[in-house]
Amino acid sequence: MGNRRSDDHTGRGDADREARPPAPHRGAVPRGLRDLEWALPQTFLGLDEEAGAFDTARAVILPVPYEATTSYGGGTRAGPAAIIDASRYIELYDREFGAEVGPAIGVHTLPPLELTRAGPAAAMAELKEAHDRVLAAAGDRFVLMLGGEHAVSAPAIRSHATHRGERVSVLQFDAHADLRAEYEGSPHSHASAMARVLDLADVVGVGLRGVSAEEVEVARAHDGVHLIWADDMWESDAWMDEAMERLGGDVYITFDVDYFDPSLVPSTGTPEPGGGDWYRTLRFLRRVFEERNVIGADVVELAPTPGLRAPDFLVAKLAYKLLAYRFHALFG
Ligand SMILES: [Mn+2]
Repeated sequence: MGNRRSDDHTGRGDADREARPPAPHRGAVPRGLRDLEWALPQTFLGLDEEAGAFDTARAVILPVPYEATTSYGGGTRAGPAAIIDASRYIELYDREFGAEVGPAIGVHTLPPLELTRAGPAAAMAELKEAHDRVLAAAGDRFVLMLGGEHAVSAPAIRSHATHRGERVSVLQFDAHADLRAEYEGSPHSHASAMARVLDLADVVGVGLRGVSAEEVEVARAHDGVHLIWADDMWESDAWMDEAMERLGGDVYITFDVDYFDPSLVPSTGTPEPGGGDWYRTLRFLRRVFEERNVIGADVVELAPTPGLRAPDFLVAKLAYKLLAYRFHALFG
């Protein structure tokens, strides 16, 4: 694939986006119409049918636009679509690896998964079943789930644990511990996502800065929970070693984007000050992928702000980086 995005980053408005050059492949378009200027497909990275074919893809994107228990700012239902839309404007060329990693990996984008509105318990049971089937169908492919509120992570983690028949090690990027037994009357709240997996998973949380007394107690009482506070990450990078020591061999990454400082990602339900920055976070992520077997991941809690593109773009690029790091071995 050529440098098809070179004209996409001039800071022009929406109206001018229509003027982009067509992508080289237009598999879904009738042969006689392929030279017309079609917009990139609404797939992760805008990959066409060839680069996004399930059969040859090494990675699968699972959008889950679920939002039911949001307690403050809402809008995470629109998260997956905003991430996918923004991802179409990311340069495919990744300078860190010197390659267009997306087409080289092959990334298949599933349609958004709709869950029942019959309440959080039913929706989470439905997601667990659906995720089981996605994992079975995916085989060796790496599944990256896009939320939605953080509640969706619990069924996905439970699905990975039952799929493997053993406990998993969860690396949680988050401002919050999400260890409440229940919240606002629901044990399936976004604020209880990690409490719902402790029987099947150990959790290392990084970037934490907004927790309740109850959650501090839960963390203290569980050997399998280790929390790293955002203010301890500020002065040095010693926290990276601390987190690595606590992680098992097979790691699931759940990435709540409120981990980031709200100056970078204000578009989230509960934007806590004092969060992570871009490059240190990438450096740590690369190390995790190089030193551990990452079995799956999710990116959750983006609540897009109309007209504010930077947070959507950052989160899309984060998702792309997760895939690049997962398949770093392909790029020497
Ligand atoms: Mn959070």
